[in-house]
Amino acid sequence: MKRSGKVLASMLLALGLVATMVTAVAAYNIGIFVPGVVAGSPLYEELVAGVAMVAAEDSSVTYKVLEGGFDQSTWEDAVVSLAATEEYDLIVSSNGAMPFVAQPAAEAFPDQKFLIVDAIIAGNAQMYTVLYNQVEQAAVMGYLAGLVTMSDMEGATPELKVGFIAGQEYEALNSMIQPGYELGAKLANSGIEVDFRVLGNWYDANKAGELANSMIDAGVDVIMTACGGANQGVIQACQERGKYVLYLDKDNYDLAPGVIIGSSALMQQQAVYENVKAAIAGELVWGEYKILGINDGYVDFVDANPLFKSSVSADVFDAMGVFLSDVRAFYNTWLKAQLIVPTYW
Ligand code: RBF
Repeated sequence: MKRSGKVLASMLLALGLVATMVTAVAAYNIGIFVPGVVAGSPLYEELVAGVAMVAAEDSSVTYKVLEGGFDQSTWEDAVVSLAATEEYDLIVSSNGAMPFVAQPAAEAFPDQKFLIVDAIIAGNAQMYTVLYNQVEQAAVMGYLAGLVTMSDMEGATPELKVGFIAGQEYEALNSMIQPGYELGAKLANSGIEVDFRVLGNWYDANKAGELANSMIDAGVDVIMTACGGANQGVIQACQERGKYVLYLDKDNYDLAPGVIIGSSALMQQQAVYENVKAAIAGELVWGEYKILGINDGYVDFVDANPLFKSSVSADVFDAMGVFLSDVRAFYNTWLKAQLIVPTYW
């Protein structure tokens, strides 16, 4: 009795050990470093959502979100601390600065792997990056802005001026988003002027509203906004003045129907989901990158939302339809060739 009790006890112990070992082997822990805060920043919301999708499908995957906040000088140390826990099989992050911000952490912890989206770096054997062709994304938005400023829509002024407000200056903005927007606007009409302003941060909605108002005073009737949590200030100013907003990165017409009259989208959630799964499966080739654009299905204009059709005039809707079918079909080989890949941030 005593003896069989012992046997049973040791069998249970062994089983327990095996079970622990199995979970230890199968568990896959992900640290998400958000360079900023999640709320209000479309690409960060989708970053977390993409990882959450993987975890929802696979109970052995766990994840933790660390918000780095808006003091960018603290990010490098925060990523080093995250890697120093040695708890994460993968650190996931998003924006063009992150391959460079994560460099010291990678050097200090040579086993740490990083998946960084909305970014590009080649040849770092601990990193895999995914860049979106934002020339295509912004050109489509610029074309719509051009159509709107030329239109007889209620808020359109006689001046051929369109606006763009960005959170800060960085390489992806200077090499892809701003030139793409300008390219698109000038395709609509070469006489269009782009009023481009930089907010200086990703949260100050009051200041963003002031910028929007001063642009509107100067004759701008449509503003593309890419300033994270501060987008709200641009939306409010345009709402108050009867002007229009173009929302980058995500189908967000619902935020302000009739004010947000165009949305482009990056399929960041999908890209994160797929690449995290590939990392878990051991299929990512570290040190490599990929560039995803309109004809890969990761960049597009959201014309399927009925709020697009109901927010613009019939002329604008039809002209945009023609442009979009060109861009999605043959035209994009030309547009694709306009890409200048950012090489630093
Ligand atoms: N986009 C946001 O929406 N919110 C942010 O807080 C934010 N912070 C950024 C910080 C840096 C250093 C860089 C390079 C980009 C940042 N972006 C942010 C921009 C984002 O990566 C992307 O370019 C824009 O969302 C336009 O697609």
